[in-house]
Amino acid sequence: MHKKRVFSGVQPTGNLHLGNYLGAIKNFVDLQNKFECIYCIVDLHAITNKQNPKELKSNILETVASFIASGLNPEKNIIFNQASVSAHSELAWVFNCVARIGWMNRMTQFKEKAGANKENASVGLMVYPNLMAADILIYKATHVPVGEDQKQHLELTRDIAKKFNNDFKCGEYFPIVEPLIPKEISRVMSLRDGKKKMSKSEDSDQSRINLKDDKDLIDQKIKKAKTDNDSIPSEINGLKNRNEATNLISIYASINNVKIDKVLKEFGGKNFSTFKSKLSESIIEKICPIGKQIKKLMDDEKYLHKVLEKGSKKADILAKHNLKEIYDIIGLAKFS
Ligand code: AQP
Repeated sequence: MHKKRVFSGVQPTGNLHLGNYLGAIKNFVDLQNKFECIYCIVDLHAITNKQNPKELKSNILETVASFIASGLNPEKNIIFNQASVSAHSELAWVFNCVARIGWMNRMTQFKEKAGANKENASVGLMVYPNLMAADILIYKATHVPVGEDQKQHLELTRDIAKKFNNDFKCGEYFPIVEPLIPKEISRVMSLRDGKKKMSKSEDSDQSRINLKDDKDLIDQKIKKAKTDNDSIPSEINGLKNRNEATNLISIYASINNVKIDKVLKEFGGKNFSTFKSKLSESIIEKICPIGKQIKKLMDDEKYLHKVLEKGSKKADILAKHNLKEIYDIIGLAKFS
């Protein structure tokens, strides 16, 4: 039996948005009172795409600030950046040798992110899921809160753990992790296209609500958010094939911690303009205080560095201990 332990990570690739918040960070905050939690700024994942070094440094700090502003307590949880703990990269190499090329070829996120010019994508982007498996398994984490877009990568993590345990006949050395995916909204979609996920790298800023957006901007983005010509249905069936409507209703449910049925009961038969003003209010109430706190924390870089330093030391101790055991299982040893 493995001790229950939560691990998750967020890439420091720019403005965090409502998708990151509702899909992942909100769950991180709820879990901190129930489990031992380790939250990582996965900066090594960020460099699978080209980054500006100065911006990357600032984005790493802003991600820490966003965690704390969203309610994560750095005294209670381990908050650190991936590059500070070298065991992540070392275990990722081991997993490069455990995972099969066929498994990598099936990863849909690689296909989406590499786009048409697959041959020109970095090798890192292709083996990213092995590093993600290493991030989780180096701590023998049992539970991973993520948005639905990461489900396939977590299945791969489970396959890697099973293959390693089996290849090296080491029982259940690595736990078979459980994803924790939010129920009311597992994937927040773009405000401009209900078939695409809300994403930092989408060109149009109108497609997402950033955690640092102010009241007026949030209101304007929600007013302009794409919908259809029908009114809001009273039953879930009425949302069938209505991607944009489903997205806005689900955002409202998630941000207010209520079930979708309840939202439909309240707004069924009404038009979208009435609903949108209530949706804006709810988002503004939740997100604006977080945005203000992020900006305030960014003025105190010393404090943010201290949080990372403290968290990295704690994570490094756990990771080094496990890496020694893993190397021993494989037949490797460190003589330096
Ligand atoms: N639209 C989303 N809906 C629900 N969850 C989401 N997550 C991201 N977008 C959505 C969840 O946020 C966590 C951190 O994600 P990430 O920043 O590490 O990477 P990502 O999934 O690649 O996010 P983006 O915004 O799409 O970044 P870019 O554009 O840089 O690739 C994860 O748990 C993820 O599921």
